[in-house]
Amino acid sequence: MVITLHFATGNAHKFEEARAYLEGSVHGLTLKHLKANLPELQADTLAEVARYKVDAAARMCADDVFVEDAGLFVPVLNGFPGVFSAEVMRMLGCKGILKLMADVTEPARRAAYFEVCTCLFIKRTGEVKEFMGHVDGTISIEERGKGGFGYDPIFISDDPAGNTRTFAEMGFEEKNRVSHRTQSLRKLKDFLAAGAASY
Ligand code: ITT
Repeated sequence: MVITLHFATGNAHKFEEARAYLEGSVHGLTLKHLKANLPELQADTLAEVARYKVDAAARMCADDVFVEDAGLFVPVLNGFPGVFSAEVMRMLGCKGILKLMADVTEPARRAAYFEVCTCLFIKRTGEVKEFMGHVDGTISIEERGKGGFGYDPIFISDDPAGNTRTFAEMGFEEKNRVSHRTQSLRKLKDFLAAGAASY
């Protein structure tokens, strides 16, 4: 079966990560990049923002389309940057987050997590489906690594094997095995594989 699905995002890194995972795991799937500057509604949850984005994307696309809204949440900063992650990255960057945490030396208090809400719009039925992803970790003391994007140079995902490399120090494939994005896309993949969409 041939499945064509669009991912509407202005972020090319996100698209590449999604393509690598989905095309590798759903037989016959082609993922197309709908390069769009989606509106970022200010809301309390990633799911609300993602639903708003998917409405806009559905109007731009004749096929089934998905979007995502993601963020880094740091409990010691009361969840900041959270739903403001994109703006904070533009205004403060990783250095700004490290500065805000300069006094937080105890490793347990440097806990953080990435979360994502992936929202799929099914053209045939007009339904919207949400798939959440989450990865726990800690904020490093300094920026490390050249790979990835966004907050990757300061995020160390929890690893039972004791890895302390940031997402930016891991290779693309290694990040993709554990990331919040992959967790949500795995649920999307299972949904597609169950034939529950329009295919
Ligand atoms: P679209 O809305 O067009 O998809 P965006 O980059 O604005 O692109 P988000 O609002 O979902 O996307 O992302 C918020 C920010 O969180 C993003 O710009 C990155 O700085 C950061 N972010 C999201 N996922 C990340 C990841 O896997 N690694 C590092 N930073 C990430």
